[in-house]
Amino acid sequence: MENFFLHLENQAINWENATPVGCGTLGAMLFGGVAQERLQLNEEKIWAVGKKAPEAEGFYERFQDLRAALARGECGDALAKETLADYFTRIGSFETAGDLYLDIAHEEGEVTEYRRDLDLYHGIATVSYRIGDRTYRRTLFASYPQRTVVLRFDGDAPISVRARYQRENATVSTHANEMTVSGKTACGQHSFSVKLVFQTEDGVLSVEDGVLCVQQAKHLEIRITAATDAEAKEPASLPYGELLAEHKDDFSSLMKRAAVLYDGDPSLDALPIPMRLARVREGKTDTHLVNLYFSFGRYLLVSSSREGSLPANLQGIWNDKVEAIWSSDYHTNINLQMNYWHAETANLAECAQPLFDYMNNYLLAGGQRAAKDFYHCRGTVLHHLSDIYGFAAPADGVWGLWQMGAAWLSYALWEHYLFSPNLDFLKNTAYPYMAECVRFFLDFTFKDSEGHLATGPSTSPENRYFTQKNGERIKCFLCLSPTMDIAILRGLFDAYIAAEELLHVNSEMLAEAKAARAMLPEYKIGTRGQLLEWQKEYEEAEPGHRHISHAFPLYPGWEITRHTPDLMQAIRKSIELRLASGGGHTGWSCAWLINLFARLEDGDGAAEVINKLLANSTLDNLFDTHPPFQIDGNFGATAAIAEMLLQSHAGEIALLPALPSLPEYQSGRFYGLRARGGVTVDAEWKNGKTVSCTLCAEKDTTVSLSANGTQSTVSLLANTPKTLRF
Ligand code: FUC
Repeated sequence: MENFFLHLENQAINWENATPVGCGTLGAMLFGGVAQERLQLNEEKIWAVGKKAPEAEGFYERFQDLRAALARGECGDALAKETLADYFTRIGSFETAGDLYLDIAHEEGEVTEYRRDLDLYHGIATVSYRIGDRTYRRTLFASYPQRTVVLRFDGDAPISVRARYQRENATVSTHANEMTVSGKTACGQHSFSVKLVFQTEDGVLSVEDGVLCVQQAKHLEIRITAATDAEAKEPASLPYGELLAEHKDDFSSLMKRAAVLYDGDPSLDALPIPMRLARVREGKTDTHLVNLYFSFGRYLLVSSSREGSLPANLQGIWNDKVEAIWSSDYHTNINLQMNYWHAETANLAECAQPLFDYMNNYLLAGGQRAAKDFYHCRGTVLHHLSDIYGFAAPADGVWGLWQMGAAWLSYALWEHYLFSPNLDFLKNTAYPYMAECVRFFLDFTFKDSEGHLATGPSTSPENRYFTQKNGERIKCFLCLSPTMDIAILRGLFDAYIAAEELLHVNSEMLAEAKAARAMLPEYKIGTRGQLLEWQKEYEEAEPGHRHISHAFPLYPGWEITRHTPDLMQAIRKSIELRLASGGGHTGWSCAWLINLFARLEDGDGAAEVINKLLANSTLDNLFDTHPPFQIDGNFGATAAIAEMLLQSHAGEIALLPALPSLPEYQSGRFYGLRARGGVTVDAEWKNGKTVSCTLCAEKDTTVSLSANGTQSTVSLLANTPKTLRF
């Protein structure tokens, strides 16, 4: 069970190192101080409304002028700034619910045997220590069935506690054993409330000058709920034992399904995480830490994205600020998509439901309005970021002129169908959104001078190229048909065509989509053998840029595989060039690179970037850091760890496609990983070779299996595991 246990050793000095728990709608971060506990809380909808979005009036005409300028070969950035700047708006931030501070008085004495742990399997954070010969213990969890955060103190000797709550823009009222917090979001348009109920079996509760005091309690419990635009409901009233048991059952029902277990060196599990990360920084390999990272990535999704909640944002559900960096929002030019890369492969498909609900219930309509108002197009569009109010317009600046957000997000719907083929899901949940994305691009794209279907003005996310203006070298974001746009569209059209051929909803649009797909340009290879990021071979302004957008068709796309060796080689070259210029310097960028190396079937390349991620972009509690903390890297790297061991995008189930040659990776097993076609896979390997695997399919099916360089065809009966030995 070591791969489900995060041993943190010390109390958190800063918020980014605290211990996260959550139940999708609520999040909490435990610091674990001995004399003072700080519990920072979040509720998913405490989110400010952004500046009023500008009217789109006039945008369309100016956008057409910009398109014409780019078609004439000009760099459109200056023109866009001049004519479109007023249309770029900013969204509001996801906000903290505030902090509970608990000043704790113990008996006198030295503190020994301090531990701060997180049990990933059951979703329980603990703190324990001794003073003299007495042990004190704290337990924190967030119950999804009860939507209640529970913090319990147990000790061999009593403690006394003074509790106060802190949050700007909020008032706190304390009465008997309850604290009620009433606050407003920064924009003033939404209210929220937090309710904290204190219970003690043996201590004495009182209120002194608004401070809730507990005297001499061996057992103290604080149960917390929160809500936006409503009163926080009463916290769960079940007896503690029942509440805990219900939570453990619920949480472990998802966590128990899958694990990655490299044999590695088990003695390292006794070390606290900061020491293990320090070893990796010295160049050592710790595959048990890779096992743990995989479990932690699953843990974070189970804690931040449950059915009925909003999807995980840039920080999951954990944010201690009123105005967070990047608003702790939904960035949709990689980040939100990456948050769900592991949902299917790591066997947490239900946890992706919040993303689908968000797309269909928030983004679809907002995107339809934006498509119509800004581009005079049917369908739905999304630019590089959004919030919980369905924001879909261009935001921030010139780099926000990127229309691919919804199309890229729709891959998650299609993949969900591929991983668990179900025509109801395809028809009712996936198809409506996918079809609206296709409809937008049927209208938005145009024929370029070479007769290809073109996109833009758009960008290759956040990267720039050099071009000439009046004899001067200038940097340019804007372009037509960047490789990533084309790659996203090729995949979107392919998925839509496949879906339409299964569902037979709209034969007219099917024909249009097929014609459009045939007109998209092919990928281009440059003078250095690299896959080009833009239609022309420009000099890149930042050759080590964190976005590796042109690698999209290798991963998360599926178009470039071992069956297209020339393009595979060209992408490899592009990745090498990025890395040679310092690429992979942010957490999520590293995570993407590991996935790319996995798809290149280059285990050693993948292992090298895993070490880079652990050494440079991982905080002491295993949070990924951009900096600051950003959860996409955790999720993306979790997907990559699975992708190194099992792939299923190229028409077969491939075992160990990217196993590193380092001895620590050569033996191990995994269980519960998912392959497309509704197949769950367990496997064991020794000395780099698969020795056995077990496949279990949802429905009767026949799969092609690749193991140890050999292909075989395997027939499977529904829900009947089949074990193969090699
Ligand atoms: C994208 C990235 C940044 C950052 C931000 C939240 O725009 O380019 O690096 O991750 O999202």
